[in-house]
Amino acid sequence: MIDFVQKLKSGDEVITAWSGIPDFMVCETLLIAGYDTVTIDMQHGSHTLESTIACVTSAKAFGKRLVSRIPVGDWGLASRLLDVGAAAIIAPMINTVEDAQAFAGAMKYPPIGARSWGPTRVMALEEEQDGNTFLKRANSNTLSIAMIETPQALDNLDDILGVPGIDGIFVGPSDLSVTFSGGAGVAPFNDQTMPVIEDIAKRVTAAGKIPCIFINAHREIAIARQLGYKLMAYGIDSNFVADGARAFLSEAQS
Ligand code: 3PY
Ligand code: MG
Repeated sequence: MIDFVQKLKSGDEVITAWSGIPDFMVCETLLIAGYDTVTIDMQHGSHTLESTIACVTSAKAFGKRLVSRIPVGDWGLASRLLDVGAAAIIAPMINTVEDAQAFAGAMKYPPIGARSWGPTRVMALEEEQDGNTFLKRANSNTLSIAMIETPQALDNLDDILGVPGIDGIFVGPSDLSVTFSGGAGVAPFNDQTMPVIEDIAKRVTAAGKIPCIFINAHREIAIARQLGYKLMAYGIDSNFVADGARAFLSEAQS
């Protein structure tokens, strides 16, 4: 089975499910359904470090690794999540080159960054006993993905792309719509955000980094794919439960 990080590095597309329900059995169900990976959301989802450890550990049984999204500015947690086995970290609201440097610094070992040594759990999950072998591949075996969600971030995009250790850029279309409209409304993929979403895809691809995006509606998949986005988040666990519940209840009542 090809790991999702390798797929993205080879230029292939990956669809990730999105998880806010802090239970490894939900995450496991999404992997069994066929997703290459699941994003464990610690920014807006209800996941904790403990629930993330359980998800990452159960994913190993299916030969899969996971993505985690950290809360804004929580660089220490980014390192910690790598240490317990997350393969990619999405950092929200990266607005400046300093944000990007702090994030990459926590994610990568020297000479790229300043990640502190202590990968006991991830080495166990990878069945690796030699620290030097692990160290040699660690920086290229994990992905640092910076979220662009504000006009300030867009202004600084080229500098953010130039930061060593930033592997990809993740567009948050909902926050983009809120920030670009000055709080007037939330409407991902609207007339104001579409040119921004296009521009980001072009600049990220030209810089040789991975363009990633959150998809809220089915029709947006084809648009994002055509623009060259490679990691697309589509499908939220709580929506699956709610949609299924509504469908079954309505069947029972008809
Ligand atoms: C956004 O669209 O703002 C996101 O953060 C997606 O999760
Ligand atoms: Mg957001």
